[in-house]
Amino acid sequence: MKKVITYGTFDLLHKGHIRLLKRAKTFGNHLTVCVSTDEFNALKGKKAYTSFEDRKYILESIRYVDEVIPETSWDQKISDVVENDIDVFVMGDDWQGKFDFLMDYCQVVYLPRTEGISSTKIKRDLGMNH
Ligand code: C2G
Repeated sequence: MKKVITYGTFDLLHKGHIRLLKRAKTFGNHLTVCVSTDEFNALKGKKAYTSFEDRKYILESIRYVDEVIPETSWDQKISDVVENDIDVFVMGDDWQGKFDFLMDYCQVVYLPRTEGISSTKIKRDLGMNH
């Protein structure tokens, strides 16, 4: 089994998220999504519209996703990769280079973001204070 992992908030799920997950899955045959808890989002300076439980529930329904685990800190990636026997770490290229330290533990892949869509844009367009 070739295992892939990716991290994120995945709030107000949209095509950009799905395209990231779909492409990430092509690097193996098992995809773990590590989804930010509400508390960790606060550390990231983000407030998700959808709760952690609901974001987890939604991610678990996606055909490309095999497992969803919580992201509670910036410091868990090495242990996540080692403890889950991860072969490939995948992130959008807005994070280009930021996780290269994982190259000692697994393959690191940054994928081009999907232009023109983001949770922030959705909230802005709907007139929600983000
Ligand atoms: N993404 C994308 N295209 C978009 C929007 C998002 O490819 N238009 C990707 C991001 O690059 C990221 C993933 O979808 O890889 C999840 O995006 P966010 O929920 O915004 O994740 P982020 O807040 O960047 O969290 O420890 C890492 C952090 O948890 C990443």
